[in-house]
Amino acid sequence: GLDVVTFGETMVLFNPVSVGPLRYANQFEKTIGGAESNLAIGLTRLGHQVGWISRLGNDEFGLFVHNFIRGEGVDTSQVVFDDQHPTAVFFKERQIGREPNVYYYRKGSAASQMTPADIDPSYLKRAKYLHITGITPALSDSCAKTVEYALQLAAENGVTVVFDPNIRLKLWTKEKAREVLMKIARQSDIVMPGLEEGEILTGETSPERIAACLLENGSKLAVIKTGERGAYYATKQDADYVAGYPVQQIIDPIGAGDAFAAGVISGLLRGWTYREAVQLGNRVGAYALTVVGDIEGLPFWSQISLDMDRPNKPDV
Ligand code: KDG
Repeated sequence: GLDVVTFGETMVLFNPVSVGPLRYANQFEKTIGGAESNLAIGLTRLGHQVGWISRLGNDEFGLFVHNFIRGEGVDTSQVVFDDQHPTAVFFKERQIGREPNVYYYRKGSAASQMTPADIDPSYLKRAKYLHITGITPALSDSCAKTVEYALQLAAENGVTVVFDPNIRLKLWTKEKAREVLMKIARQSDIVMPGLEEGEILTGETSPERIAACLLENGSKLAVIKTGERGAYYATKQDADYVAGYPVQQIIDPIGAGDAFAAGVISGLLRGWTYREAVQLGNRVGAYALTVVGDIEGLPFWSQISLDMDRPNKPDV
């Protein structure tokens, strides 16, 4: 069986070597980025069996993305190569003391052509968890339908749904995002927004109130990421803050939310308590913060288990 199945778009990421406006950047490092493949790679490094479903262009970049994700040990047997549509690319623009800007070149990409037919029910059924992000339904109508179909299959087969809203306002408006994402949240067992995302979704500003709204909306567990402060989790029975894991210097926050989700899901797969799982999420997220790129900083289980006995002194 599989522990987790996820699906979504992965793009080639061009990361400038220099800081400053992209128009002056002359050298780039080529890697990959995509919230769902970040999560898949993170969970695989933590020792779990993960499948990533997507469409890639039948082009050099598609082969690069496929080789990369497969090379990390993620099951890519469901990936479809599309002759008519290209693999998307995106660029980061590095700034000092601020989050990088992101520029997408993804309209009409192969992944935006995903349809419900790309989800094989017998494959999804083998998983304990289905991971969905709010990026996928923003890509196209057929991607939104694919999310709906996967949610339906998960419900029919007792697969637990974890939803990370990952709101990308370059892809749609706040109003549209709220409408679509609250509907997905309603069908998800676990919802894990950042604080600002929680505000967009519920109109509330405190982690407690945001979590209460999400539980009211139908989820069983809400986990609100509060940056350096850590995270807040709530179920109908139990709720608490879990302190963040200290890091010396934040180098690149993009991808840390995906790393956090990988840690939480890993903890749950290990049968840990919610508090312990959220603690692991904080720890895995901290690793991702300290390295440029979405996945390069994701830790292996051997690293995590090494610093278990000295939780406040990360080797990062
Ligand atoms: O969570 C990180 C992602 O945002 C990044 O890898 C790119 O998937 C991506 C997106 O659509 O923004």
